[in-house]
Amino acid sequence: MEQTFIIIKPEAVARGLVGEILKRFEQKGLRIVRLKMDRISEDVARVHYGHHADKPFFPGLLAAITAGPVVMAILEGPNAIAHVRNLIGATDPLKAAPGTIRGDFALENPYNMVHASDSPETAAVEIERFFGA
Ligand code: FUP
Repeated sequence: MEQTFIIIKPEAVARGLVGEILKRFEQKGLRIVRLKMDRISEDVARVHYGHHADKPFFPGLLAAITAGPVVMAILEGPNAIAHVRNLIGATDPLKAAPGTIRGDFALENPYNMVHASDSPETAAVEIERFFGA
């Protein structure tokens, strides 16, 4: 069993896609073990996206993730991290295959609808950051 962490981003919440996105994870067979709606502060966003702090798109990324409420979840299942990354699709919506969440619902960054942990290390850090120990 493995756990991963996802954020349904403000643009997806605003468009009423929370149910659709959670449905895709659930119908794959992943179990929702924690779920909450919240806002991400600018301070937390700076830490969460710290690996992009020197990129030109960083200010726009911060603005997008703090623009409104998000829905965060911990999902569990065998190889949950890789399965969720497959379901969300490539980072760039233009490269995300149709059938994936980003491929079906997003046009361009930074509005790619969903964040998901990309390794066991980041999953552990992000679960702790947003849900506590
Ligand atoms: P991912 O793990 O797929 O979310 O990808 P990254 O951690 O590389 O990117 C984090 C976020 O930065 C993306 F969700 C969208 C944004 N981004 C841009 O806006 N422009 C880029 O060129 C790359 C990423």
